[in-house]
Amino acid sequence: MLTAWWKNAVVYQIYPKSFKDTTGNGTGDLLGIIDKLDYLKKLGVDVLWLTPIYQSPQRDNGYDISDYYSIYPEYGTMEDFERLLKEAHKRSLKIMMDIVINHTSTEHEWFKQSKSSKDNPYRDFYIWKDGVKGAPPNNWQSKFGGSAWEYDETTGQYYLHLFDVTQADLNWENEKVREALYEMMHFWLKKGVDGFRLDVINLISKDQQFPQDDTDGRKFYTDGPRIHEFLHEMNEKVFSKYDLITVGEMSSTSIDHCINYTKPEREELNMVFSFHHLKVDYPNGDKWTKADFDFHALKKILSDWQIEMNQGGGWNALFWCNHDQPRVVSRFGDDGKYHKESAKMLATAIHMMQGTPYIYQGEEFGMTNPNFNSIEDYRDVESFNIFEIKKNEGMSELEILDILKQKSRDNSRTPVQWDSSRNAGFTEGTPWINTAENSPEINAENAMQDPDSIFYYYQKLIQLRKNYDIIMDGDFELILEDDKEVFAYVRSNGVEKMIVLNNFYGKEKTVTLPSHFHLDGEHCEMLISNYEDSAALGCQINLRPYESIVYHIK
Ligand code: TEU
Repeated sequence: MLTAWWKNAVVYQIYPKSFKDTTGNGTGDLLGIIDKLDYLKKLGVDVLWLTPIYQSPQRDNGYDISDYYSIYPEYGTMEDFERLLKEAHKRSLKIMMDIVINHTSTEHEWFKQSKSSKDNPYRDFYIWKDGVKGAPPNNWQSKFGGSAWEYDETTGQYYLHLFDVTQADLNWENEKVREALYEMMHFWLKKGVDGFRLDVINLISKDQQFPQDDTDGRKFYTDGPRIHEFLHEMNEKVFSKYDLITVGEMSSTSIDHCINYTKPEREELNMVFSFHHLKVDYPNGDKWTKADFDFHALKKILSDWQIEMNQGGGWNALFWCNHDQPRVVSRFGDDGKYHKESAKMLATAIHMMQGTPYIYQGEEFGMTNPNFNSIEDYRDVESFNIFEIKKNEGMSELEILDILKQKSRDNSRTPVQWDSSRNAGFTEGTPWINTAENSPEINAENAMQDPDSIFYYYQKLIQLRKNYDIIMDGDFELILEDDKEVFAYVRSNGVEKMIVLNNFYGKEKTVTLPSHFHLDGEHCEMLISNYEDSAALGCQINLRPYESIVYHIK
């Protein structure tokens, strides 16, 4: 029986393009990651997730792969990767690769062959359909806006692309596609890779009737008819032969599917990323409308997922941020007066939950959104697509930029701020994307020299997970559920309890715990807090702005 070591591991996500550049070409590289392995070891994480490093035209920063077997030259060479793997393993750090197998770049040789003629052996590697009266085969919508179908003159048919037009969907119904992808996975695993993050993996099974969609244009390709069959086959033919960590990125999924994706007896995946908690500032589900976040919805979603995944035997990835999301301290915290307190509070809120925590590069010392003011500052294909769509709808450039400032994926893709030197120590050259202006104040070097920094707070949270099994296997109960500012919960395992209090707002708040949680000095110990002198006993607790406290009751 392979161990479930990943249940109390902590993962650190690296977006190589923005992590550390050692050549001066303005793009991060693999040697830059090697340079920072000791920093990551000091933080205390166990696994490093690298977003795609394969050969790619970089239209979607590597999520458009043109060769699964080679490294994107600006990141380095295969020898550099093998050295990174060796240096990481020397430090007992595991490497998780990001594999994109729902689609490839249209520059991939398979697509070039497939597109060339209807009877090419690779034709059925992708999804080609006739149009209907000069229009696309159906009304399915791309995640990046617009139709999910692109007409190709060569053979007079449309091909499916759920993302950018240069990201053609693979046909998972074709066994040859599946076998080719499993072979590729073995290639990397035989090198010693320790696991995979699987990009939009719940989109690989499409309803083969390709029906019109009278909902959001995405219904018939999400959690599709054969998704669990495909994941089980992948587990049987690949994962089961190694001791891996596997996490599936699930786009617009459901709790029930996620329980089934991760219940061990189903032999599919170890854990999932679901995004429901990161849509609480999408009014009516629309990402591209500015809005404050709905705190009540956030509490309910976080709590429901904890309870139902625990009861269902599933397993969550715990995260606030990644390369597709704005910086969490700007989004749900305060990147101004209470920057440090709110960043620590947000970290506490999820790190004391059941699941595997993920820390996104720079989150560990409180990097914020860069607040770009011109479309020239943006780099993301999704930002450019939305800019054009909104402009065509008549929105002014200023209005669109105001939305992008809050919502774009570029927010989390600015260079990691290592120190207060030029370009924050990321590159000696010109960075591929501008560095945030606050890098002289907010950077790793300052954090390492400040005992009260966000970095050392994350270090403590990670250590708590290692020292208290109740964090990994305790039950979850939401308390103070009607409180409009405080997210409070209790972890318990029949012997001990943990009370976790998080004031999500910048004003004082007094809470009264349920009477059976009478905190007395004899049985109650404060494990961590983001304020110096947080010590409260009894049931009434006064929380300062963004104050978090974790009590352990034995
Ligand atoms: O993201 C899936 C996805 O849907 C995200 O793009 C996100 O939901 C969207 O940006 C919110 O507006 C994965 C990768 O993480 C992302 O970087 C890729 O662009 C995408 O798949 C296509 O591979």
